[in-house]
This record gives sequence, C-alpha cells and structure tokens, in this order.
Amino acid sequence: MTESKSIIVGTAGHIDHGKSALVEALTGTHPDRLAEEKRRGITIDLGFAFLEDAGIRFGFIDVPGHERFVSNMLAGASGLDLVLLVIAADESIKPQTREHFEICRLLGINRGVVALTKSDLVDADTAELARLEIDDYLRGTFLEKAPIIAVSAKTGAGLDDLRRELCSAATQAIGKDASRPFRLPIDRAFAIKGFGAVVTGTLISGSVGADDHVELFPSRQMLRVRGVQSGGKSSTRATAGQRTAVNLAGIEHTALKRGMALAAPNRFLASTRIDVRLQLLRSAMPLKHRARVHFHANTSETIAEVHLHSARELAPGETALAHLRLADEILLLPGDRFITRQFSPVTTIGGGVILDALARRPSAKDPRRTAFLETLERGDNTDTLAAMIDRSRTGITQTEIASRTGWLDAEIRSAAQKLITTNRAKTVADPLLLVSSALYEDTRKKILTRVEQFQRANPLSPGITREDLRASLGRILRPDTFRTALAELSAAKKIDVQGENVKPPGPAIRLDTDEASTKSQIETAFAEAGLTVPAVKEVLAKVPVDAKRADQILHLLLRDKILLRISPELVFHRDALAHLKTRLASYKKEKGDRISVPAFKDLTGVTRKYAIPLLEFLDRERVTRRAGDERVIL
Ligand SMILES: Nc1nc2c(ncn2[C@@H]2O[C@H](COP(=O)(O)OP(=O)(O)OP(=O)(O)O)[C@@H](O)[C@H]2O)c(=O)[nH]1
Ligand SMILES: [Mg+2]
Repeated sequence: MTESKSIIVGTAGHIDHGKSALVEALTGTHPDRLAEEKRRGITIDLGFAFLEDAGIRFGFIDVPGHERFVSNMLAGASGLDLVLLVIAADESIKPQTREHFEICRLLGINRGVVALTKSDLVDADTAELARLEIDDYLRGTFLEKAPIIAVSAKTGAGLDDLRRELCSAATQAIGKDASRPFRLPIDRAFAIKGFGAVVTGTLISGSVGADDHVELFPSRQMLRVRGVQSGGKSSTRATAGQRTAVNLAGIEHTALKRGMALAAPNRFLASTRIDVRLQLLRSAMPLKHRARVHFHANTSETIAEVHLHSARELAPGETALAHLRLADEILLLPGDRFITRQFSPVTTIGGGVILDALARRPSAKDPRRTAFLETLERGDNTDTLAAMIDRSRTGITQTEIASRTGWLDAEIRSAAQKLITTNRAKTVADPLLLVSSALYEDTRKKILTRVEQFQRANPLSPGITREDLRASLGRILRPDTFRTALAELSAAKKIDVQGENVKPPGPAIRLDTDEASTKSQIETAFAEAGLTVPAVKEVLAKVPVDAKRADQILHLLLRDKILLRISPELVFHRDALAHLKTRLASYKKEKGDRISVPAFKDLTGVTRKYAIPLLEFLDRERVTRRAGDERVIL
C-alpha cells in the first residue's frame, strides 16, 4: 500500500461566516472545544478535525474569525498546505475575509478552495452577486482560478463538490517533506492523566516517533518522546504534514506552551536577530526605521524592532531587505514565513520570509550585507554556501551550515563538493570545515612570507615556532586552516617543519666563518673547563661576533644539547656532566651509595657554589636523591 498523502487545510474568513459549521459538515467533528466557545457561539482558539478521502489524510485547522483573535488564527495558519476560504453568501467579503486572506498570501500559501457558505439563506441573484465580488477580489492572487463552491452546512448542499475540489487541490499540493530534519512548532500543551505532558502541532518537517530524542526550543532541553499520535490516532511515527500530538517524558506540561518548538536534537539554534525580505501591505501606514511591530512566525509571537538596511521608511505596498531584532528567542530557519502586525492599534501590516535566521547586528560597516542577502534570496544552495563561507571570514563548519540553512547533510555535502571541485572553497578538516579559496591562499602566502621574514631577521634560529607563526597571522584563524596550510606547504617542500619550528627549506643553519669559530670557541671553553665552568658572560665577551649573534649561537649549542643550562647562571658541557655521572657510579661501587656535600666537593673539586646546583641537577635527573644532609646515589 502506498503511503497516503497528508495535507493540512485551514479555514479562513470573517466571524460567523460558517467556518466551524462547515468543518463539522465535512468531517463530522465540531472543532470548537472550549466551553466559552460553545456558550458564545464563536470560535476563540484553534480547533482540529480529520478526514480521509480519496487516499488523502486531511488535517483541518479551524480558526477564529473574530478580529480580537487573529493572533490565534496566525498560530494555525502558518502550517497550511491549503486554505479553505469561507465567505458567507449573505454577507460576502468582510474585513477579516480580507485580513485572513492577506495573511495567507503573506505566508506563501499557494493553493485553496473558496466555500460560499450559507447558500441556503440567499436567492440565486444574491449568490451570483457574491460570486462576482469574490472573483473581482481574488483577481491576480493565488486563488484567481480556484473553484468557488456554494455550500450549506445546514442542508448539505454542495458538500460533495467541495470535498472533490479539496481532494483535487490536495493532489496538486506539494505537501511537507518527511525526509527533512524534524521540526514541530507547538500550538497546544496539556497533560493527560497517566501519560503526562502532551504537545500538539502541525508537523512541518521530518518525522517523530516513540523513543526519539528531541530538543525543546527556545530552552534547548533534551527530551524523550514517549509516544505520538498523528491525524487524531495513535501511531508509531508521525510524518510531516500531519497534525501531531507528542507525549513527552521528563517535563511538566506547565513548562510547555504555544510558541515553543520541538526539533531534531543538536542541529539548530534559536534566533534573536534575523535578516528578512519584508513586505508592507498596501493598506498599511508607512513603516519607519526602528519601528516596533508584533512578530508572528510558526506558532510563536513576540515583538520585533525593524531596521531597514537602506531607507528611513518603507512605503505601503513595497518590499525591502530588513533586519528584525526579536524580543524573545525563537527557532527559525531560512524560508520560514512571518507576519508583522502594527504595534497599536493591532492590525496586520505585512510579513515576509526569513533569509538569514542568525544575522549579524546591523552596522554601517557592513555594506556587503545586501549582496549577501540577495544571494540567499535567489535560493541556489551552492551560491548560498559560497556566500556564507565568504561572509564567515574564518570558514564554516558542517554544524554551522546545518543550523544556518536547515539543509540535510547530503545537501550540505553536495553544495560543498561543487565549491571544492570548482576551486571556490577548500575543505580543511574532517568533519567538514570549509574556507574560501581566497582565505586559504592568503593564509598560505602569509605563512611563506612570515617564515622567510623571521629567518632573515634571525638567521641563526632553528625557525619560527608554530605558535608564533600562527599568532603572527593576525586574524582569528581557525586552527584547522592553519594546520592544513602548514602541512600542505611542508609536503610541497615550500617550508621545513621540524618539531615545533618552521623555517624555509634547505640546510639547517649556515654559519659564516666568524660564527663558526664563535661556536667552536664557546664549546671549547666549556669543554676544557670541566666542572669549574666560567661565567657565560666572560666566554661570550671574547668571541668575534656581536652580542646578539653570540647569544644566538649559545642558544644553538643549548638547543642541540651540547651545552646544558642547569641553573640560571651555570652552563656545562655535556661531556663534563657525563663524566661526573661515571665518577659517581664508581664512587658508589667503592664507598657505598651515600655521599655528603663535602664528599661530593672532594670528589669533584668544585666549590659549594657549584656543588649545590650540580647536586640539584642530579636530583632532577634521578641520578641522586636527597636524604637529609646526604645524597643517595641511585
Ligand atoms: N443557515 C445556515 N446557517 C449556517 C450555515 N453555516 C453556519 N451557519 C450558522 O452560522 C452561525 C455561525 O457559524 P460558525 O460555523 O460558528 O461560524 P464561524 O465562521 O466558525 O464563526 P467564528 O469561528 O466565530 O469566526 C452558526 O449559528 C451556524 O449554525 C449554513 O450553511 N446555513
Ligand atoms: Mg468558528
């Protein structure tokens, strides 16, 4: 059996036009749940009902028509695949017919059916007049060619036609993608005795089943799914496009509410700054830079401050790229739609689509933002990824790409691969870290220049250390980028990496005649002195090169461990120390394993000034161990 298609249909329309009655007539379920709704005969909050017809599983969301409850309507409208625009034949188009329909347009809903309800109350002429008005109103919109079906919830007239048209629209609708990462905006939370916390919502992406781990936004708690229901029945897995109830372990229902969301774990981040394409309705007042608006996206609602990137004001009917600073954290992804409502009085003024859900704070020093957003808006994954890499400056990881785009891992890999094969980006780590080819080339060039420069300034040095080299590259460079560039340059023999040191390729250190004789002069001075070594300063004062170079040559001898520094003042030749160790070994054989400081002085012929640091050195080397006033020879 083929999986049946799941489609979410939402009602829209003015108060009292018969939305709830029509849902009941179609599905057998009256969607009003609250006692207050029943008492007042109006819908206040979202109601739900289900219908299976012609292999299609419909989830109905019934919304309130009252202007005071538009925010509830918005929580339901964002997940729709189809709109059922309900217009009463006896009243025709009224204010919330317009407002709800504008909202559907702004949310990008692109398919639907019009129901001309209460047709039993009007004569043929009135019905025809209503049709003409509706035709006129819908011209140029996504419902221009939609069927307008006259129905009556009271007599049942037209219901079969309406069902047929809903099925045909549902067949054409694209529906939601179960293979994408899981995301469920929450529209209700409650407790069921014996089960605990339950949330419901329209499953807009992916799927969810018992024992899944899910992340709650914006709190980022990890929760376990106890069980799910989809389309009003319990099931092992709910898939995208279904009304879904999720029973959650490890949380009280009081900690859950509309506006939160469940999502695939460790994949997304919550947003507070978003860059968007903002559209202002023709009916709205001009929107000023820095105006505050009510912001609705998915089931959530908050306040946003609008920053226009390139104007002081947005004119009615116009669109612009804008930055919205949200008062609360919300889980949002590029492509998500939103609605803006005027701060006061509260009316719907516009909406739009999210381009960058993790946007930077607006800044005059960011002239490339517009071009960046226009690239994102064009929606080509490869170009989008390239633009994100460039904008990131230091590169972007697999995790960052996933949270910024909502793409599947396979989509990320495919876009990355295209950039790599066309030399637009370079991968420098596994798991994926992509940097722009420009940055990578720049890093390579800088490494070569720094290594050369350093060696020219310090010809006797074994090379610049990795750490100094990395620090000298100036900007915040990711360690992986540096490591990869260094490894590649070394493999290509453009640099020579020895342990911690990096130098230009070629023989280690070329000493000129003076330097070479300085080196042997220093070595000889210490070799001949045995344990009664001279002061370093005295030795360096006699060499034929300047103090700086003399010091570097001394360091060369120390680095190669020909000389050893055992205390800040004392340097010994390695042969002298080796000889000392042999003498201690024979002392142990002849006189036992204990030696006092005076005995050590006698043995070596050195003064106390040398004896103590030497013994401490031997302790460190584990040749001796201190025991009271004496040493044990080990
Ligand atoms: N005669 C007649 N009455 C209808 C029909 N449909 C609905 N009604 C009546 O109209 C009134 C309002 O219907 P509802 O379905 O509650 O209207 P609604 O659009 O859901 O209203 P809100 O949810 O408050 O926006 C009720 O008294 C219904 O019985 C119809 O087709 N014919
Ligand atoms: Mg109703």
